Amino acid sequence: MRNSSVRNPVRSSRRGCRYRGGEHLALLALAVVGMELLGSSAAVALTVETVDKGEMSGRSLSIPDGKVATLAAGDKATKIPCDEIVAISLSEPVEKAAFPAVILRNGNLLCGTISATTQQGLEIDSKLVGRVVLPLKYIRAVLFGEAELPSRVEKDTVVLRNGDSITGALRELSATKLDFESETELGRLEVPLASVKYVHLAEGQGQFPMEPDFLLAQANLTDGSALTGRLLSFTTGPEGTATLELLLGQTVKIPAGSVARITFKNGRLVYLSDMRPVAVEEIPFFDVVWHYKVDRSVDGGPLRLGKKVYRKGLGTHSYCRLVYDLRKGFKTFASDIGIDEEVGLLGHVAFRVLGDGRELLNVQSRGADPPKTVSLDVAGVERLELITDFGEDLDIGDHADWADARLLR
Ligand SMILES: [Ca+2]
Repeated sequence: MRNSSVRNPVRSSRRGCRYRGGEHLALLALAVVGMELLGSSAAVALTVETVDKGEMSGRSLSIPDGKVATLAAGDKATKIPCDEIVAISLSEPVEKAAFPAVILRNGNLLCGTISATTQQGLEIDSKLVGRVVLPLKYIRAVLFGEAELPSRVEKDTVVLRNGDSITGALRELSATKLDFESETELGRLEVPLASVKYVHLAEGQGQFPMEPDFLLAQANLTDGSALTGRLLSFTTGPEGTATLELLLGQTVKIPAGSVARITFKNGRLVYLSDMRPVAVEEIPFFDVVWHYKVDRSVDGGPLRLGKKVYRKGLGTHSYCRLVYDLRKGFKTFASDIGIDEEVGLLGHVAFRVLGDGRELLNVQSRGADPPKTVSLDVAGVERLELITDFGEDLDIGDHADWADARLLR
């Protein structure tokens, strides 16, 4: 069942420059052009995507109190409340993280080397944010190389670079080895980290608060790390810093130059892919269940409808029913819907939306159709159901995307 595993974006990245003698002149010429481009484009260093006004560009931005952003463009300054902001983009998003990397149970990711395991948890030294202590119960996995993880494991599992795996209980991780209580007659083992591909921890009692009562910010960093918490302040520029109080309590200071993007999760716009459904029903047409994916197509690729690639959304397969608890006073549900480009012209589904059991949408869609944009009134609705129904042609190619599926307050 190839889609039962979570595809991880983690892959090693090598930075650095290589020079060869003959290229020096060309590089010099490029550098001059580059400087000219910098001179003209310095005024547009970042973009801010807002709920109603779309994208705004600026030269610098500051959020001294974590609540209201001031965007400077030319000699003009615009104030934008942070709960009206969807995303602040400062550089190209990073798809590939550096190893080692720790994946938390809320999808957060921290790249850095392991220092030690203490009473408080795993100490990670990040080049960008310094030392961070992560309680073990919130850690899903520690990766030392590219890996595709199964969605969950019953017992702690160590997968070695040679393909072998050991199940049992993780005792301790240090900078060079891990201490593991194996279930087999091998008993307690010391495994050098150099031979480990990843450690996948069994689900414990560590539940992240998904909807805290403050504005939740996520900082995506230039090394591939993604950290969520309360943004206390942020200023761009060479001396700039993002101060983020992590959901797990610790406050970190991140140099502004290491921040690729800041997104706000629970402002006036909330993506359904950032919410946890209260019920999931997935029924196969024959015998293979395709599990829905968050911010990816159902096959694990980017969400693509027509020529557009979407950062947010739900990748589903017929039949899929996702139920969300809306008791937070949302007014509008909006989404682009269609069959993902990954199946070409195949696929035929019915996109259905129910609000408290009442049908708000029932749209047939086939692979050849252009994507549709829907906007539905959900004022007063407490229970929202998104259904990807079989439609025609069995379930062949039914890779149905709810792209940018979002709720507006
Ligand atoms: Ca179908």
